[in-house]
Amino acid sequence: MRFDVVTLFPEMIMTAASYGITGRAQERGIVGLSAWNPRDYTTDRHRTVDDRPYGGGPGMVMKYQPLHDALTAAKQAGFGSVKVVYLSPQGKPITQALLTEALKLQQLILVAGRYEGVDERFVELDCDDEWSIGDYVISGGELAALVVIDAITRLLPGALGDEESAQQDSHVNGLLDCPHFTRPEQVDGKAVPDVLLSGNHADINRWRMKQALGKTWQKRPDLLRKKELTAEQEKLLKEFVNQVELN
Ligand code: 9D3
Repeated sequence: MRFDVVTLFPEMIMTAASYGITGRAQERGIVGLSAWNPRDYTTDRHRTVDDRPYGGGPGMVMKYQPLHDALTAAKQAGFGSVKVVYLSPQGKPITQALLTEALKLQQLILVAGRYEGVDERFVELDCDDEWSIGDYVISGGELAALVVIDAITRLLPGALGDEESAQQDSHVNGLLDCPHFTRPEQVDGKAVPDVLLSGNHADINRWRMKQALGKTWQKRPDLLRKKELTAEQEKLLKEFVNQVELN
């Protein structure tokens, strides 16, 4: 899969994505990544990418033509099934399901806006979808593009090491993760749960599922309401809830 990002700050994308899982996936040829700067597609002597909004008001708007020409160059660098996504506060909130759907694409083009956003004709004429990373304000689309690239890359076969598995990820199964512990056995009088030292892997797996269900119930009950639990999971969650209500 290849990612192309239309951005006024290409180095922000290329540098951040060179670390960790996304960096290794590029080295392994699992993903390709390029950035396209609308400023390189301007034709005036000041290389102008923004202009004042019609109707007045504060802030600036990204001009149509440099965006369109940068996007055209990005499209020409790819092949096969492509989707153009504009990252914006007005977009649909990204979910694990939305990202999983993107795995079928050969090319995902992400458009990162700056200023107040892009000329609406670019959204209507040139983009297939509009995505948001959540209901809070960030300064531009670049960090959102990096979130999308990272989250999709870890779903691609071979991108994660033997240790990590996308299947075990929280949100892939619709639950929060269970707690994790490493040495030492005691920290400030807090011991590691006995079951994790028992060596009984059936017990350990049951404990982890119970904790995942319990933490989700405590911190994100909205996730539990969406999820169908097995009879075993219902039993484990009841045990967790009873334990909490005793304490
Ligand atoms: C005054 C109205 N604001 C819109 C909510 C102005 C505004 C804020 C932030 C215009 C652009 C931006 C830049 N944000 C993004 O480009 C962005 C974003 C975000 O701010 N929140 C969540 N997801 C995203 S994806 C891109």
